[in-house]
Formats: sequence, C-alpha cells, structure tokens
Amino acid sequence: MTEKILDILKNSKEFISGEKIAKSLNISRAAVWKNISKLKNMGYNIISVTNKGYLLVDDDYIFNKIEIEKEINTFVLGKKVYYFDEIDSTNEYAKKLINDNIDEGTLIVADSQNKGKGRLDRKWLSNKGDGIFLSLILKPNIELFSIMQVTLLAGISVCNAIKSCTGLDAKIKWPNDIIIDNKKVCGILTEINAQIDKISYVILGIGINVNNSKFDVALENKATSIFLQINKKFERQKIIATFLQDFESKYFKYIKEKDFSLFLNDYKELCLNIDKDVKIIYNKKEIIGKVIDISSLGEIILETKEGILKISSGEVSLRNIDGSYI
Ligand code: BT5
Repeated sequence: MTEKILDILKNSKEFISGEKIAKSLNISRAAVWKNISKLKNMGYNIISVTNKGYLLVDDDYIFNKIEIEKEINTFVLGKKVYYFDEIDSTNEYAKKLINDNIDEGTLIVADSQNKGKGRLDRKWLSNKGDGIFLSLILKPNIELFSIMQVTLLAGISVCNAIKSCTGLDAKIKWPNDIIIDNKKVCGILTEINAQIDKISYVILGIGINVNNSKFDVALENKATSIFLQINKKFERQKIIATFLQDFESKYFKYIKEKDFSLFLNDYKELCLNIDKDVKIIYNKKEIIGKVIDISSLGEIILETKEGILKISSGEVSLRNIDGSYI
C-alpha cells in the first residue's frame, strides 16, 4: 500500500487530498495518513496542508528499498532485495543469509557500511548517501578456477552501467578495479563458499563511488567518484538497475557456455594494462614485465626477462612500474 500511495504522489504535480487517495485505493483516510507518515520517515519530503492534501517535493536521490525495486528490470538478479540504511558489510550479511533455499540473484544493498571491506582485510570507505554498496548472491555451476571470470564479467558490466548512466568512460585495471581519470571509482570483492570440487555460492560485492563530493587525504589521490568527475549527482538505484541488467545477460550466457572468450574482446577493450609495464607481487616476490595480452581464461599474460608468464588474479597484486597501486 505504501508503494501505491507513493506512486500516486509521484504522479501528481498538485496537492492531492487524502480523501481522493483513500477512494482510489479503497482504504480509509487513517490508512492513508499512516502510510504518508511512513513515507515521511523514509525520507520523502511530503508537504501536508489542511483542506488541500499532500504534495511530494524533491524526491530525487532518495535511496531505499522501494526506489531500488522500482528500477530493477531483470528476470533473476535482484528479484529479492534486502535493503539497509546502515550495515556492517553487505558481503557479511550475504554470508549470513546463505542457506539451501536462498534464491540466486538475491541482492543486498546498503546506504552505508560501518565495516565495508576490500580484499585482504583492507577497508572500503562506505559513507552514507554517497555510494553503492551491494552484494549479489550467485550459485554458478562452474569450477573453482573460473570464479575469477565471473568477477571479470562484473567489471565489464560496472563499466557499461557507468557509461550508460553517466556517459563517463570507466576502465578496468586488471583484474577488477574500475578506474576513471587514473583513480579508483569502484572495487569488487568476490567471496565464495565452496566444497572441494564445487562452488556452492558466490558473493559478488561491489562498491561504487557515486555522489562523494570529496575524499579524505588518505584517499584523495587514488579515489574518485562520478560526482567529482562531472559535478552532477546521480540516482544510485538507476546505476544498480543498469548494472544488473547488463550483468544478467552476460552471467547467464557465461554459465551456459562456460566460455570467457565470448567476452574477451569486451574485457580487453576496457582493460588499462595491456601494453603497459607492470610490477606483480607474487608469493612476496616482485616480477617486472610488460602485459602483452589477456588470455581466454582471463589471466594476464606477461612478458618478463624469464619468459612469458600467465597469471590468474587469485595469485597476485598488480602495481604500476613505479609501485603505485592504481
Ligand atoms: C576492493 O578491495 O576494491 C573491493 C571493494 C569492495 C567493496 C564492496 S562494497 C559492498 C561489499 N561489501 C563489502 O564489505 N565490500 C564489498 P581492494 O582492492 O582491497 O581495495 C581496497 C583499497 O582501496 C583500500 O585499501 C583503499 O586504499 C582503497 N579504498 C578504500 N575505500 C575506497 C573507496 N570508497 N574508493 C576508492 N578506493 C577506496
């Protein structure tokens, strides 16, 4: 009912009376009032004037479960949404949700995280109102090694979603940092729950900096946001929905064909590292080389003094030749 009332308010440019809303939905005026209070508590700016009724103003950028679900236009991914104003980490919540009955594509979204995490226990800055913090629960029937390829596909879809919603050219630093203007705009953390030979669940955690107007000193040289790039705020739910739609088609095609090479050209076009000199930290050892290609399995192919090396993402940290991470 709350959603129906919200729809009526969104479609009404003028004040609409409680009586009219009540009649059109066949509910009491008290029920209308109760739901309007609920919407106000959710952050909607609804003006109430005696004898005139209700008017919704400035509902741009409101981010909540209703707004997210309204945008999602997929078949499987994001059909079930858990939303939190604040949570420790959407990936940690996803882990708690996992059981035999969990639907593939279950989506967890938060407006802020107080323990947002990156890889290797690093922290992910997750301020309220600024970013997208989501985890998607997947149940792909693929080998353990291939899980990296699902993450690479997600990177392509994040770039596509950013391009389509904002016009910005986001690129990928192999394997899956999303970069604009030489700074990180998105990070992806994939966690798995696997038995020896079979992946049971994948938690695809994605953080995108959308409306951040600044970063603290520790991050200002390596992080950016969509807002900082074009000085315009965006509705995060639209980016989430565009990502899900793009990723859904890629993911299910991939699961069916089990062949990353179908997406290799897309990935290579977005990848910043090809033809660049890089430093790889591998087993605490530094290897310097030139990236000559990405393999059909998604590995990086390095030309080094010792010869050609193929390296998969699980094994390494990739740096620029000067040691910088981005
Ligand atoms: C990542 O780790 O890039 C993966 C980030 C995944 C975050 C999502 S949010 C939803 C889900 N729930 C979670 O708890 N996590 C996932 P890594 O490559 O380790 O990068 C971490 C490093 O990036 C940090 O050490 C900082 O240097 C930098 N960093 C931290 N917050 C950042 C931000 N908001 N934007 C850009 N860089 C950031």
